Amino acid sequence: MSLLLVAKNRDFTSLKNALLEKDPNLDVEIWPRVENKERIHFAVCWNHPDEVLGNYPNLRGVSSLGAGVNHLLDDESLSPDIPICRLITGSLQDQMAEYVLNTITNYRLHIAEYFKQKEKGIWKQHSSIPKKNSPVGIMGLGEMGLNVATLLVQQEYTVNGWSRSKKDIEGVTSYAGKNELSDFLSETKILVNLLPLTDETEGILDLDLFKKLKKPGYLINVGRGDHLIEEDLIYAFDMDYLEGACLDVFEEEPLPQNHSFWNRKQIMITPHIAAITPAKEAAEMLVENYKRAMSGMDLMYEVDREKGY
Ligand code: NDP
Ligand code: OXD
Repeated sequence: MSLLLVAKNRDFTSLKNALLEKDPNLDVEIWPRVENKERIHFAVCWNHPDEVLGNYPNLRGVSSLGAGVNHLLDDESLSPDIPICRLITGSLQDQMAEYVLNTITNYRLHIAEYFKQKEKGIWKQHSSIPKKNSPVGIMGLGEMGLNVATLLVQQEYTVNGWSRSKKDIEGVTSYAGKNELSDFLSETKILVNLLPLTDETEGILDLDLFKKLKKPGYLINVGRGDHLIEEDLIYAFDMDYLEGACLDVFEEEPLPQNHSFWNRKQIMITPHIAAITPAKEAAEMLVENYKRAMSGMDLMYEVDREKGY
């Protein structure tokens, strides 16, 4: 029985070492050099090539190498009977909360502007945006969003959250479902997208949504690039619905060199690094789920295919 690591352009050395440290008896294979496809019982995938999973007839489970699973649910070669799970670790959640808090602080204090001023030797002060004028709205209150919300409440931000089902989280005003989306947006200035990418959420960050924020708003997209209608972001700047955005995820990654976002002064870009699973922590969960799959148990953080997350 083997565990297979599959990804395009990824060096799996540290993950393989961490897996073997956790369980020296594990047989770990790295795609595409797989001698006996029948021996593969569990696959761990990130940005994997289409259709590849259909080649392994004895798969009993598949894990994402991250929290998102849209790449796995989109793969039609993966039989619907095979359970899919996500990789959630404490440090993934903490990194995400830290990224969002830092981005909000940088925005409120105009830090990006000071970087630009330094390049030109300009000494000019800007008034920071007070916390009380910076209500944050988090779309998605799951494993990531809840942690972000908790940290922001501790930091005394006004926090609104939007999800499918209503939540009871101390310090967070909860809005749920499409009917409450407009109310959520009208109470939000800094919008954080932490939704999973599903049929319902694809393209949700559009002009109509930006129009409903407290003006001018600020967008932090750490969900997926396909949540955002890219040209609507530009219209939203032009119409002063938004004054800035920090984007960590893109329709196409790496973001192409000739993409117009690179030259937009309002956009801060990070290369999909908001939260990255450390190999050692990833190995602990992967080995646990591998063992569960081998013994026919439910997987940890198993995905509900109906809901799509
Ligand atoms: P979860 O599955 O734990 O939570 C998803 C949340 O979104 C839930 O609160 C859910 O509502 C809500 N939701 C889903 N669909 C809808 C909808 N149609 N309308 C309203 N709310 C909805 O996901 P995670 O928190 O673990 O991760 C979220 C996403 O963040 C990932 O899918 C991934 O794309 C992204 N991510 C990005 C990273 C990065 O480095 N940029 C790192 C990690 C994650 P309910 O609670 O009611 O079910
Ligand atoms: C994830 C990610 O889904 O890093 O974990 O995007």
